[in-house]
Amino acid sequence: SGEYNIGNMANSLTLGCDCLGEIRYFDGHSVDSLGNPWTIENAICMHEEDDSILWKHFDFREATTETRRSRKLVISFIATVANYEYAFYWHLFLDGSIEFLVKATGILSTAGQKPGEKSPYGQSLNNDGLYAPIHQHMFNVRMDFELDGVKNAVYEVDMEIPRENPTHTAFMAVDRLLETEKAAIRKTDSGKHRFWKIVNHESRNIVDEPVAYRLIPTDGIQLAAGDESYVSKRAQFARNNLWVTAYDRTERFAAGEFPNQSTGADDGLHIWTEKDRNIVDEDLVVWYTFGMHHVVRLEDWPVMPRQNIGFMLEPHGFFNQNPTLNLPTETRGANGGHCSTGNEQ
Ligand SMILES: [Cu+2]
Repeated sequence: SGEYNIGNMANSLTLGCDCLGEIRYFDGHSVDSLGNPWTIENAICMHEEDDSILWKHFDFREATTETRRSRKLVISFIATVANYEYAFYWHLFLDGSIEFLVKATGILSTAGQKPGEKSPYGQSLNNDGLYAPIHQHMFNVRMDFELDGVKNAVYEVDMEIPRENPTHTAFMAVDRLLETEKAAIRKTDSGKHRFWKIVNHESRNIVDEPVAYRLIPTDGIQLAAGDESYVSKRAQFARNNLWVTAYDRTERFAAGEFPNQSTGADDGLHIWTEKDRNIVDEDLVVWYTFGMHHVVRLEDWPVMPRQNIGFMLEPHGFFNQNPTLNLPTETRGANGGHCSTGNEQ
């Protein structure tokens, strides 16, 4: 994406195809290789979508039901990068959750093999010598956090089993403060149900804990190419899933300012974090690496049904209770009725 300059490849979006419903479009403004300005009309769209239920409870004693539906604000753009489409979606939910999704679609990059043979490095697509190599799509998102203020900190939260555990059923969520940039170079660990928590120590919730958002590391894969490979040296951000840096306005792109033909020796996350700056109660930037380990299947050919990858940010003691209690009830239920029934009085 960095080498191709993905923003310049944004599509002009079409009503009813790329986005549906009540939409606000935004133009994208960019420059060409000679510095001339140019505009991509309707490059970004913003609209709302229904999102199934947000919360519900049927009280069997009272025979009452309360249901509230979820809606999400969708902010998206789609870039065509040669054979592939990458569609980028921010979803903002009513309960304060934020989802980032990349939807990969388009045409596989294919290669030739001897007819009748099957390469172990990909999926044969037919018996005439066409196959598609296994590959990865790696992304890194730079999040300049200002959680209830400028000074934030990050904890790693793992499940741990206590030593005293007579019924072998106890487990805890244990916070570990990530104190410096090197200590905050981390990988996902689904066996420990690991997530990361961005907090503001100065801002406390109802139980006197720092307000927090948690980063749920879905699709937290790492680069398959070995450390000695050229791609790994250039894209070292992709060796790990979490990086946290002290804010510096010149540190903008995970693989450095000039990824084209970079050797990886002088710019990027792995270089900046050598300084090992303090990241406790500082203005900090959280970087998350995720991706798609694309083992190709026949169904991806001749055009690939979109595959979603991404992650979630969720309030974690940021609010003192469910912040969506005051949502209005829907009035479009069956019989034109309410989604709040049995207690109309
Ligand atoms: Cu792919």
